[in-house]
Formats: sequence, structure tokens, C-alpha cells
Amino acid sequence: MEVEPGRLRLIGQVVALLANYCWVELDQLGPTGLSRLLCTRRTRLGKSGQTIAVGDRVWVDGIDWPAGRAAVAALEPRQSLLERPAVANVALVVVVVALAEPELDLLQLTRFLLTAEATGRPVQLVFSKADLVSPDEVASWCQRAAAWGYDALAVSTSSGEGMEPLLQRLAQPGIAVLCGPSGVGKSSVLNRLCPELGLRVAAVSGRLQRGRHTTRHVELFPLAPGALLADTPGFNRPRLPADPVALGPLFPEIRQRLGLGCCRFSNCLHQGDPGCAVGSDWERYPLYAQCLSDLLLDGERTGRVADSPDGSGLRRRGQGLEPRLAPGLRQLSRRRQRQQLLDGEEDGQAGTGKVTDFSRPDLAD
Ligand SMILES: Nc1nc2c(ncn2[C@@H]2O[C@H](COP(=O)(O)OP(=O)(O)O)[C@@H](O)[C@H]2O)c(=O)[nH]1
Ligand SMILES: [Mg+2]
Ligand SMILES: [Zn+2]
Repeated sequence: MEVEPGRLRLIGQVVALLANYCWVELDQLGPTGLSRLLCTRRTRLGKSGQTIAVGDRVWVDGIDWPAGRAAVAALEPRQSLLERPAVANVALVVVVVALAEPELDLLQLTRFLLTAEATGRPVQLVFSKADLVSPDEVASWCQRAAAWGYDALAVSTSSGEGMEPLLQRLAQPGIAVLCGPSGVGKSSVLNRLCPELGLRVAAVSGRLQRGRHTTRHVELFPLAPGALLADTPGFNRPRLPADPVALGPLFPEIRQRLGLGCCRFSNCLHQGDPGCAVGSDWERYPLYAQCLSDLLLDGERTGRVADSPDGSGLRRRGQGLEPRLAPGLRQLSRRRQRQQLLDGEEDGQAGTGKVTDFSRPDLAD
């Protein structure tokens, strides 16, 4: 191959993203035996609107071997994308929630599961800190999760319970991502699986019993040959999809029911209307209704217009569109919305499309 030394292009994978730089692990060793380069981003990547995420396959050039530096010149198409935290080419999304400390919040768990489902990739639910509750409670949570459609694993990094089955699940080729609220033990799990890493772990602190943020950015760690595991910074309120019709299929319960029969209207929002095949006789139905209500209200606030009010489960009231929900749920939703505004918009950190945002630590605490 005839290439100018300075123009040599090599392919690799983004393993960490820091402010304006990223670390790229090359598929092959360089002449100095180096395989990891600190790379800047070429401006034309930015101008074409392309952003880099951890997990992206990229071409680098302008390699300065002695300094271990290069520039990302091009991005390969992605197979999948976990939106927040941004991780590309994910093979498995692992949603981790603690059975205690912090107390399990079903709505928050559901939002994490929705973000995970939105990748279209398999989702593994993990209940952590199993040592803090009784074996009966652990079994009962696993049963509930099974009814939602998840084959959950209960683990404890303190007692070691469940760690071997988790390792087996994760040590598959490709990228697995640990995501979930802060303080649930994601970094502890990674440390237990790869003890040589010595990641920072913080004590759960403060009145909210959330963990302090010690994981500052998304990073991929080798777990087994070909298997990479990403630890992610905790954040506490993942976003919902923008389109209300897209929400339903992110619930395995709804997918399963739609597999057995169709709703009368293709844009059905499954709110108990006649001709709806989904019904409300499943545990997470109120959470579905809550998420739907939240996303419709979010859409209103951000000026997003929900389409086709007729037959879509929306009705007009004044200028806005409202979901057809029980008054109690509506009330709860308004309260939640006000609370969000008071909380200072945890969600406002995401989705600006800038590369630097991907590496932002969680500011929620
Ligand atoms: N009791 C108990 N505590 C744990 C377990 N795993 C982690 N922790 C504690 O939970 C806190 C938060 O852990 P960390 O790994 O930083 O959580 P992350 O924010 O999800 O990465 C730390 O004080 C850990 O020692 C566990 O299995 N059992
Ligand atoms: Mg962490
Ligand atoms: Zn329906």
C-alpha cells in the first residue's frame, strides 16, 4: 500500500470521550507497539453534523506515533445508538437498579428501560444490592420483572451473589453498557468483574440517598476477548421518546399484546378506548399512562406539536393537546412537571448534539 506516512489512515474504536478529545483503540498495533491514540476531531465531521460517541468505529489520520496523537477523520455507520448516555454500536443494554439504597423507583426504572429498549437491542435488567433485602423480596422482584417481560438477574457485589451468571451474560462479543441511576453500584459491578480496573466508587450520601458522582464519562473496558463493558455516569431521569405512538412498543407487555391482536386504529395510544387490544390489566399500565402523560406535557412545553388529535387518544383543550387520562393521573402529572421545573431540569443536559455533552458528568445531585 503506497501511503504518505502522515496520511496513513487506520480504523479503530472510540473507547472514551473527554471534552474535545477522544481515545481511539486501533484494530492493529502501530509501528511503536502503540494501539491507543488520543485524538482530536476534524472540523468537517462537526460541520456535517456528525458527532462522535463512545463505541463508534472511526478512521484516524495525521498520526503522530511518538506523541501518540491523531485526528478522527471519518465515522463508520452505526449499528445502534443508546441515546443517553451516548454509546454507539451497543450489543446489550444492562439496566441496573438497586433493591435498596437508593430505594427502587418504578417510574425511574421504567424510563431507563424505555431508553434501553429504544436501541432495539436486547435489554438485561439487573437488580443490585441483593444483600440488603430478604431472599423472598429478591424472588418477588424477579417474578414481577418476569411478568413485565424481563429475565432479571439479582446481584450483590458485597456477597458475590449473582456475579457469575452476570459475567456469563456480559462476556459476549460486542459492547454491553451498564446504565441506571447513580449510586446503584454500576462501578462496583464493573470493579468486581474486572478487579484490575480499580474504578472509583463513592459512598451513598446525603438525604436523597443517591451515590456521589464519581464516574465522570462513558468509557469502554475490556471484559473478555471481544467483549467490552461500558460504565456510564449516573443520571436520574432519562428522557422519553418524542413520538407518543413510539412509546407503546418500548414496553414488552404492549409488544406481547399487540402480537396477539391489533388495535382498531394504527396510531392507538392504548388508553382503554374501544377496539384497543392492549388493555390495562398489567402491572406497569399506570406507568405507561404516566410516561405518556409526561411526554405529551413535555411536548407541549417544548412547543413540539403532537399530530392527529382525532382518534389518537388526544383531545384539544384551549390551545394545547391533552392525553385522555383519569383526572388523578393528570393531577399527578402537573405536580411532577412543576417539580421538574423546580428541580432545575435534570433532563436539560441532554440532546444538544454536541460531542462534548456526551462526556458530561451527571449534574443531578
Ligand atoms: N450493600 C451494598 N452496597 C453496594 C453494593 N454495590 C455497591 N454498593 C455501594 O453503593 C455505593 C455506590 O456504588 P457505585 O458503584 O459508585 O454506584 P454507581 O453510581 O452506580 O456507579 C457505594 O457506597 C458502594 O459501596 C452491593 O452489592 N451491596
Ligand atoms: Mg459509577
Ligand atoms: Zn391500543
